[in-house]
This record gives sequence, structure tokens and C-alpha cells, in this order.
Amino acid sequence: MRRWRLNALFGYVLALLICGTAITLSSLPADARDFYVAANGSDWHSGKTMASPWRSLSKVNSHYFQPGDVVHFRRGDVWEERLLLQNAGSPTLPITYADYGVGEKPTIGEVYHMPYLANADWNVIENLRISGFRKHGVEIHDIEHLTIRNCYIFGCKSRGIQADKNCNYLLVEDAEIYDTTDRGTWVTNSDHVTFRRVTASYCGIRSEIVNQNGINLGTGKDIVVEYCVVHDNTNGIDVGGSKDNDVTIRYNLAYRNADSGIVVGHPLGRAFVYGNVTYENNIGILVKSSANAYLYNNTVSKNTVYGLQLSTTGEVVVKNNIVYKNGEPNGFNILCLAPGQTLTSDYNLISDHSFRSLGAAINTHEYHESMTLAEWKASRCGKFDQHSLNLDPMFVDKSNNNFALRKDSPCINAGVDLGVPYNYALLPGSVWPDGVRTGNQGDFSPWEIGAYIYSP
Ligand SMILES: [Ca+2]
Repeated sequence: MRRWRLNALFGYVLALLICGTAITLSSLPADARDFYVAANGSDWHSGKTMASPWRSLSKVNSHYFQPGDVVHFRRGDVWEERLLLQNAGSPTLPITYADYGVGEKPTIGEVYHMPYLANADWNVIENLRISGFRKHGVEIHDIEHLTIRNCYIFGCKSRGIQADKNCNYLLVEDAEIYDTTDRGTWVTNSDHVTFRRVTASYCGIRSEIVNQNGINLGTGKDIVVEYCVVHDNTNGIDVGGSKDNDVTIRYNLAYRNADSGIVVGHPLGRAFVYGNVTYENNIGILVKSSANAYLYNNTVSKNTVYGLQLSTTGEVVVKNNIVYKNGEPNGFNILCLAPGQTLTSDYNLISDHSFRSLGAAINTHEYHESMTLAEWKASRCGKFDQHSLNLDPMFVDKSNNNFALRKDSPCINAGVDLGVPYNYALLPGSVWPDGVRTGNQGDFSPWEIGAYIYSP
């Protein structure tokens, strides 16, 4: 009897435990919880209401978060600590680190994912200021599906975002990255990475380290950089070292970068660079190494040394671009110089003071020659730019860098149909990064030359 009662009691307790565990597990998604952190809080608090917030990031870092949980940091507060990403969300229920209250976005010192120790996939960081007071602003490894949204990443002693190795499906959108000693971002060995409506400025510009870039992506496949604005960096957007897949750089604005506005240097894949505006950089668009690059409907003007520098040994196709008044007085509009390069170029507007070719692009070896568009057209058996124009493109306001087209522009309806998806181009009045609008060239057919559709 006694034994039966003990067994029964044990079974009852076991059933309770199992039942309790089942309730906990099944209630996870519906039980997404909010936590609050404030500089005047206490780590003895529950953290579960605005009236009982935690105080420190070490308290946050010691907590085990579940999918769907949201950690709110109070606006106006500052934590000179490191936030560790060490819990995983799920595709439908990410773990989110965000804000609450009023005033300036909350500031934290650094966001860090400790590789190999914690699976922290499916996290979202939004509405924070990340100061990178020690080194990088965000440093991640081996973390997938991280979204960084509407954050300021600034004042970093090294890089704004450092993402090396398997940071696949990283999405950075509506973020501002500025005043970093090293690159604004360095993302490499990671696939399916998107930068959208990101502003990167003053990255590396005060650094003694050379070649610091605003948005810099290394090895990876399926890379997209779109609607971003990059200015006052060493290079603006630099995508290099892709593996076997495509890179898309579209609808970006790159200006006043000390070296190049846009750099493509990846050896194996293809880079599609279209609908971008670059001005007042040293070089508007640089294609280097053995990249295969397709430059469509870009507007490249007022760059100091070259408009386009095509020094790749790969394939380059240049169509529907405005390359106007670059490299004056001592540079050139277009520089082609790599032996073995395969160049296709037509339907562009290219002002005189035009080409400097060091031979290879034209399959000869006539070094250090320069020529006008007319001479370029007449040379090489008529292979290049037979439909291209040498005219004033009639920008709306060139001196104030409004490169939309006036109604008398010769670029209107002078381009060639390049098909989907290149049929979308900028609409006049676009403002970077969050006011960029595009329209379908097919609705204003034929196509324009340059980055802008003429929309009366
Ligand atoms: Ca048209």
C-alpha cells in the first residue's frame, strides 16, 4: 500500500512536470515577452514592465531569451557596454532588440556575437545607436538572418559593421553608418547579403589606414546594395571577391568620395551596376581585377580623374550611361586599360575629352593614346559606341548636382531597351536614401540614357 502510494505520488509529480514542460513549450510562441532596460533601473527588477526595468547590459546578457521576445532600451540612455547576441529566434518570431520611450535613440557600446558558443540566428536590432567605443560597432560571425534596421552606427574605433564568415542573409536597412576609423562595413565570406537605404559617410576619412570604404563587401554570392547614399569616404561602395554568383549595385548615390564612388572587383561572378549616380569622386565607377561588369543607365559626371576606369581583364558592357565632363582638365572621361578585356560599349552619352586607352580594351596595344568620341567611333573597325552621343545631356541643374533630365535633353528616348530587370530607372525628384522612386522605362518608351527617366 505504502509502496503503491509512493509510486502513485511519483507518477503524479512526473505527470505535473511533463505537463508543466508541455505547457511551457507549447506556450512559447504565444508568450512572446517584452523586457525593459533603463539606466535608472535595477538588475534586481523583473525587467518585465516599464516600471521595473533592468539596469545593465550584463543583466540582459545573462538572460535566456526565447523566440519572439523583445528587449526594449529606454531612449536617451547610454550603455558603454557590450550587448551579446546569444539566443536564437525563429523565422516568424525573431528576438528583437529595440527601443522604448521618447527622445534620442538609446545608445549602446557594441553588439557582438560570440562565434561557436551561441546560435543567435534570427535576431533583429532596430532603433539603436551603436557607438563602437572599443572597436567595431557590430561584430558578428556565424550568425544567419540578422537584421539591422534604422540604427545609427558611429564613432567606431574600427569598423561600423564587421561580419566575417557565414553571416548569411544579413540585412542592413535604413541605417546610418558614419565616422568610423576603419571601413564603415566589412562583410565577407557571407552570402545573400543586402544593404538597402543605408547612408555611409566619413568612414576611414580621418584614418591613416588607406583604402577605407563606406559599404565594403568581400567574398559572397547574391549581394545587393540598393538605394544607398555614400559620401565622404575613401571609396563609397566597394564590392569585391564574389564567388560564383551575381552582385547587384543599383539606384545608389555616390559622391565626394576621395577615391572611387563605386568599385567592382570580383573575379568570378557578374556585377550588375545600374541606375546609379556618381559625382565629384576621384573616379566615378572603377571596374578592376578580372570582374565581369555590366554598367547600364548610370549617370557619371564631374568626377575628378576618370568617369569610368575599366581596368578589368574580364567582360565589360557599357550601355545607356551618361559619362559627362569627368576628369577635367587633366584626367579622362573613360579609361580602358586591361589586356584581354572584352568591351562592349554603345548607346551612351560621352562628352569629349574622352578616352584614354592603354590598348587592351580595343585588342591592340596602342599605349597612352587619347581620343575624342568621334575618333573612338571611327577607330577599331567601328566596334564601339556607334549610337552614342557627344552632346550636353541637359541636366536639370548640374551645378547643384540635380542630374535629372530637362525636357530638351538628347538623352530622352535615345537609349536601348535592355530588358527586365534593368527597365526600372530613377524618377526625377528622388531623394536618397528613403525618397528614391523608380519608374518603368517601358511606360516612357523608348528608354532614356542615364540614371533618370524623363517623366513630364
Ligand atoms: Ca523615354
